[in-house]
Parts: sequence; C-alpha cells; structure tokens
Amino acid sequence: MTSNIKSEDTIAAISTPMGRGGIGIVRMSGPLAFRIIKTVFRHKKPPSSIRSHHLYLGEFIDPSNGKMIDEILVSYMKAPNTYTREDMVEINSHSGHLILSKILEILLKNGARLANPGEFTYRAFINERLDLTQAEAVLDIINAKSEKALQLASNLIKGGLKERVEKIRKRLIDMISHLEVAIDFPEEVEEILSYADMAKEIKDEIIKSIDRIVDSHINRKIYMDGVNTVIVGKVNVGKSSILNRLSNEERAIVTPVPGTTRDIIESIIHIEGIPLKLMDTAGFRKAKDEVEKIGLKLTNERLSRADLILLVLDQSRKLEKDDTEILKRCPMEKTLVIINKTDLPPSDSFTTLPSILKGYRAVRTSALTGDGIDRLLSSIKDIILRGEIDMDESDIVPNLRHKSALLRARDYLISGISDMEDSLPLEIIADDLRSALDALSEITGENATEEILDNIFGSFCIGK
Ligand SMILES: Nc1nc2c(ncn2[C@@H]2O[C@H](COP(=O)(O)OP(=O)(O)OP(=O)(O)O)[C@@H](O)[C@H]2O)c(=O)[nH]1
Ligand SMILES: [Mg+2]
Repeated sequence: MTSNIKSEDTIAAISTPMGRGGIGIVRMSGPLAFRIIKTVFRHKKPPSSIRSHHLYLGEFIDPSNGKMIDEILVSYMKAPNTYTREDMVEINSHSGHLILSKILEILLKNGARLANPGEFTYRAFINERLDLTQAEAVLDIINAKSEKALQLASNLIKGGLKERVEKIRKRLIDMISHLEVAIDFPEEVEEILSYADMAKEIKDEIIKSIDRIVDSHINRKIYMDGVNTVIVGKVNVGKSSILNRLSNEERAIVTPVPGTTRDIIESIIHIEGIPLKLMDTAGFRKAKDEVEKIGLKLTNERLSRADLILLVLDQSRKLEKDDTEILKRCPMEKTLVIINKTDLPPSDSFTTLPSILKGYRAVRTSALTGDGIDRLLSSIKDIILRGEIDMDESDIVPNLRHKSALLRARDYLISGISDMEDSLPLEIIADDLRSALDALSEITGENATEEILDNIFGSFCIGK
C-alpha cells in the first residue's frame, strides 16, 4: 500500500459504517480538499467568510447537472491542526449506502482519489502527528471489546510507550556518541568512557526497563484478546446451565436428555473488565453417532487452545470413566473444576473430595439454584489474574510487534555487554548498540520497513 501512496493526492472515503443510520460521514484530506468541496457544496455564506473548524449547512450538488443530492453539514479543517495534518473536509449527510456512495463518487469525479485502508492514519503518521505506536492504538480503540482494553489503547495513544522507548533510545544514543568519540581519540579512551560503567548502566537500567515493558505484554493478551474459556465435562452434568448462569441469559439449550449440546455455543462475558469468551461444548462420552463424534473432535481441539478450562462434574452421580478421561486432558494450571448439582444429595464418589482431584482448584455450585455462582466467578478471576497483574491507570502494554522489537534490542544489548567484558574493539561494541537502537526505532516507526507499515495500515478499514 505504502509504495503507491502520493501525499500530493487528495483522498476521500466514507468513514462511517455501511448500513442505515442517522448520519454518515464522508471524509476528504489533501491539498485539493477545499477546492473540490467548493465545486459541490452550495451554501448561503460567501466562500471568503468560511472559517476553519466551523460547521456550515448547505446542499451537496452534482456539478455535472446541478442536481441537489442531499442537505449536508460541512466542516472545514485547515492544516496543520487536523487528523492528517493536511487540509481536511468532513461531510455529514444522511446515512444509507446509496447516498454516501453517490457523494463519494462525485468527490472522486472532481479530483479526489479513493483512500486506501488506513490511509488517513498513515498520513497522520507520515506527517508526524502520530508515531507508529499511536497509529496502532487507533486500531486498538476501534477494536476494543472492554473498558480496560480501551483504557490501555488510550494510554498508547497519549504516547506512553513512545515516551518510554524514547528515553531508552536517548541513553543509547548518548553511549554510542561516547563510543564514537573514543574511536576517534583512541589514546584518550580511558578518560572518555569506562566499559564497566557502561555495562552496568545497560544491565541495571536499560535492560531492566525493557523487561518491564515486555513483561506487561501478557496483560495485552488478557485484556485485548480476552481469555478463551472452554466448558467441558461428561454429558448432562450441567455445562450448558453453567454457561447460561455465567452469561445471565438462556444462551444454550438445557434438557434432561444427555447429549443435548452438539455444536459449540459461545458467549462473551466480562469479569473485572476482562473479556471471557465462554464456549459450551458437547458432553464427553463414547460417541453414539457421527454428529457426536464431530462435536467431540471439536471439543478436543478447543481444549488444546484454551486459556482456561472449566471442567464440570455432577456430584449427584458417581465418578465414571468419562469424567476421568476428560480430566486427563485438563492441565492442572489452567483448569477449574466445578462440582455441580450441590442441591442434590452427593453420590458415594463425592461424600469426600475425590482423590483424583487432588491439586486441582475446585468450586461447588448449583446451576439450578444459582448457589455458588459468585464463588465460581471469583475463582475464575483469581485464576486469570493469578495475583500477578497489578495494573494502574498509566500502564503501558506493548503489542506483539513492539515486544519482538524490544527483545531484539535486548539481545543486541546483551551481546554488547559481553563484548565489553571481553574487551573487544570499540567498533564492535558500537555496532551492537547501534543495532539495538535500530530495533527500538522500529517501534516508534523512525525506521520501520515498508513491510511493517503495510502490515499495520493494511489492517485498518477504509476511511480511518
Ligand atoms: N438439580 C440440578 N439439576 C441441574 C443442575 N445443573 C443442571 N441441571 C439439570 O441437568 C440437566 C442437564 O443440564 P445441561 O445444562 O443441559 O447439561 P449439559 O452438561 O450441558 O448436558 P449435555 O449438553 O447433554 O452434555 C438439565 O435437566 C438441568 O436442568 C444443578 O445444579 N442441579
Ligand atoms: Mg449442554
């Protein structure tokens, strides 16, 4: 995408989602934006009276035949105080696919070109209004599924990660310039720098702050992507009833007939701002027919990809091979056992806690009466947070791209330290530190490759 972009083009796109709605917005950015809008917009005020960042009511007309298309509101935004740092125009019209497409088509006929996906944000990046971490955060905001995800994205947009990376880069640049001076004045090396001090600073300060950022990546997975949670268990133990209780609605069909659930039923819930994708599965038993076999195969697949497994047992029935078979597939560290149907008298197997559950976390519930569901929720919370995630308002959470660049930088720094310990020539040390710096610069976008940019902006929608 980036290769065919010319910023002298004026770009236009529909920026609101397609479909019926109150209003729709068509956006235009670039040097011709004001000239194009002048040919299609008829309003009472003389053009000379138009002021930046004000709204004007008038008619959108097709200049080829003078016909009015819609009554619209136009906002003029003069560079550089705009999203893209270019002249921008936003047209608020009635919404609907036909009307918005017509307006766009006329803008394109009069000198604008259709924007590529993410091109408005790309221009904001190229024109240095946003760095790359902030541009990515725009996408995070659009995709945020929970309030916490939104907050993390807004920390990025405010430049939190950019600032921290900048700080590290500054220190490295400082070290590299000392090394360069020392290279030029070899006889004065000892006065200019000390390997021991430099290695200590890299180890104790730079690498530590890199690690701190990298470690919080795990929070991104939890808050942004959510926790994949699979409910499994033998047939008829109450899996679907548990799903319905947790999601507070009748999502899955519940019947006394064993084998009711065959497909995987999904529901999204939030616990303390963390999205949980709950999946109810077909009950585990020796498959009776082809449909059930497929259902079980799916369950096995989901189990292997789950972040959290809720294994349901029915304490009113004896523990059977079907229960123990499935238990074997549930790794202890990510499983919570739900001992369900506590409103019924316990079977012999459950008068005490069965020994095969030793080491597993377990809670007792009655999905029928709702008893124990609060305990279940707080146990789920304990497991996913594991007491490790302690986030405050200003936390910065890197995405995978940031994380891998940080780790690359870290590797070069470690190698720089060992160069120093081995008293290798200054040039080699400077080279390693420069490579670390390059990796860090990729994060903010100073030297991001075209491939990286395409990858980021290509995942935006058109109009953003
Ligand atoms: N007494 C009692 N009955 C329950 C409880 N939970 C579920 N049931 C009943 O057990 C039966 C099976 O419940 P489901 O939720 O459909 O069980 P399931 O595990 O999804 O069953 P399959 O989809 O067939 O594997 C239904 O009749 C429920 O009303 C409970 O805590 N106590
Ligand atoms: Mg079911």
